[in-house]
Amino acid sequence: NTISIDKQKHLEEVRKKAQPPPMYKVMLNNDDYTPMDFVVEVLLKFFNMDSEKANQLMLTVHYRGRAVCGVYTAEIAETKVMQVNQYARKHQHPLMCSMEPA
Ligand code: TYC
Repeated sequence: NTISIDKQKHLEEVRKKAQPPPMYKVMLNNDDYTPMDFVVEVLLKFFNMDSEKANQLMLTVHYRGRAVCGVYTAEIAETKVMQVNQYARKHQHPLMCSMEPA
């Protein structure tokens, strides 16, 4: 019945708070060949940033070597990495996205 469903949901919430899932940083790496505009496009497309944030992060990667695009649970982080790397390969750019424990 609905009461036991609510109770189950509540117990699941309690478990999540006691044991939050492991989180992963999704990183973008610099290279010498990927056009700046393409990197900005990727950040807009896959990390739903606005243009200002995307430009800022692209420049951080360009000048510092790498930067965190976002922090996600394993499944979401893996999906972002796959999507970015596939999109870059499809457009024949060497852009590299990777993940590491937060
Ligand atoms: N360094 C690249 C250039 O000068 C731009 C670039 C920025 C590439 C960020 C990758 O993740 C990157 N065209």
